[in-house]
Amino acid sequence: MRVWRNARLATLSPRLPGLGVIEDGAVAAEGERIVYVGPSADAPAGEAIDCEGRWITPGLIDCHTHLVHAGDRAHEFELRLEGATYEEIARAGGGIASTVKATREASEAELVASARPRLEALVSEGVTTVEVKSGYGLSTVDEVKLLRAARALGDRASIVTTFLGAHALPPEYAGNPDAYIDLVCEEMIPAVAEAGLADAVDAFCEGIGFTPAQTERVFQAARVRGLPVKLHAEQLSNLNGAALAAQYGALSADHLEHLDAAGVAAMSRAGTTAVLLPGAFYFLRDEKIPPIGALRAAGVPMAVATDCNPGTSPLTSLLLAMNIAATLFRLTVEECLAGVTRNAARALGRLDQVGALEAGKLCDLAIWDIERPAELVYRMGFNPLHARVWRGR
Ligand code: DI6
Ligand code: FE
Repeated sequence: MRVWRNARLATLSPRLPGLGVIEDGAVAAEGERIVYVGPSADAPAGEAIDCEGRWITPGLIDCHTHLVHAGDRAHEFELRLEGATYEEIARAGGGIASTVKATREASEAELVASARPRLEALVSEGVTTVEVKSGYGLSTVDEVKLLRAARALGDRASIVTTFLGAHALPPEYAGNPDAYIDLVCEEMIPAVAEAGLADAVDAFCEGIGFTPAQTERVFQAARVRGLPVKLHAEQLSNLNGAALAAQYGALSADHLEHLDAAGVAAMSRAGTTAVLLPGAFYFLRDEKIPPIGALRAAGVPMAVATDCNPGTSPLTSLLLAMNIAATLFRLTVEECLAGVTRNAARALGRLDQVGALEAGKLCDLAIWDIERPAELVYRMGFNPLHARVWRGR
């Protein structure tokens, strides 16, 4: 038994109000599981770790990333600064297609190696669970390779994988998106399901992605395999993707800049979590803010994630994601912290395991050198992590 004593706990427990604060608290773990959360005075005996009054939060959860990919798009960033548009770059063979090409050329080991520094950046800020999407392979072998690479990162954090074959149209299917969706539904989803490589299925429902009808076919194929769904919805336009996702009981609908009232209501009814991705909003210099007030009023749980990807959000800091969410979306400190813990766990269907300090959950802790939780949201580019505990260690 290990006991972290003399700490101030922000438990984020769904049963407690606000951050679920316990002053002079302790967390005890037997192996990788929490067995006690409460006042230090009542904590069980065991190997004691004196936290010297520091704050403990649940280990942070990045619930939406494209962490595994080859190459980068720094040169495109330079071109954009010189005035080129995203569309011009894409037509010249750049954009998402350039990342697909690089990812297809990389071996599984190379994908793992290139993702590690990005994962370590997250881990250094107390992240203990990371969702990783496929979607830069776009062929059965390359999607499987990417998901296997993602799972290999499970030696440093808990990895949740999402199959995103319907991310973009691969060049060999240009002009024939329905045939590509056939491949996604009839070959790729069965393959990744049988290999046990996907915890959920996602799609990019957008003018430059796939239509609602194509998205629905993907959802049906996921349902046949018993896989939960989520969706990149309403990022650049409103195709009513969030409502479609809610109809399929989606764990989450993500981005949501163009979400309307009907979409909010559908998500609320279905218990679908809204995953906000302020890094992409910032990097694309977007101006349309997601309908935060309406989501809040409807009681839709809100999560915050990095969307770490080379094209629209080369962000590997969940602390900075919270700062952008607060500054540009006006999320409160409480909402930001719930967004990277409890509600991020909801977005992954893992609230029974992670996302709050509660007996029975995994002992994933972030121990911080701060005086008050607001500091985690307020600073930009400063990392006050004292220690990370992942599965009790
Ligand atoms: N939405 C995005 O903004 C990214 N993917 C997605 O579904 C774009 C990814 C890229 O440009 O590489
Ligand atoms: Fe994304």
